[in-house]
Amino acid sequence: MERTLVLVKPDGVQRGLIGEVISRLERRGLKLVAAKFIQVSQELAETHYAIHKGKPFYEGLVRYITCAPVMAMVWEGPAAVAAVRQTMGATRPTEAAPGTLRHDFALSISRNLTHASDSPENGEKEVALWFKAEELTGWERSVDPWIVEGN
Ligand code: 3AN
Repeated sequence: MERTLVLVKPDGVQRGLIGEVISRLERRGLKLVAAKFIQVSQELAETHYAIHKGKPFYEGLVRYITCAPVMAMVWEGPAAVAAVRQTMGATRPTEAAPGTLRHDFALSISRNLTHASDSPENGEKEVALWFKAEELTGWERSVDPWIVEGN
């Protein structure tokens, strides 16, 4: 089953939107396998955003993710990466589809509430970067046959 890292970034935490993000992912049918509320270190931020190093917004991005606590989570499901990114909406909130989190709760690309892995490979890498193996909880969910099972 595919896994993706989801962060409610400092703006989402400060605005009291952790519950909204969790609620939408739960309602979608995705399964939570790990969560922690943390202050992100400079080192973790720089590793997480290494791909953006050198871009004009890189320094601001690292400053933003480290400026206040974030809610870090791992969500699981079939095509979890695509499903979560669809629920988040486009990176630029003014281009996000109505009904997505970024459309409904954000205006600025530099305050766009959430992060979600952008490919299954990056999902695996980011989950391993943010969580230890023992922090991932494998559990049976009794409604799964009504959400993910084939006929
Ligand atoms: P996403 O978070 O949707 O995967 P990425 O990976 O392209 O988007 O960018 C990572 C983060 O970098 C975005 N969430 C956003 O906060 C920031 N970002 C991307 N492009 C810009 C930009 N042009 N100006 C400011 N911040 C940006």
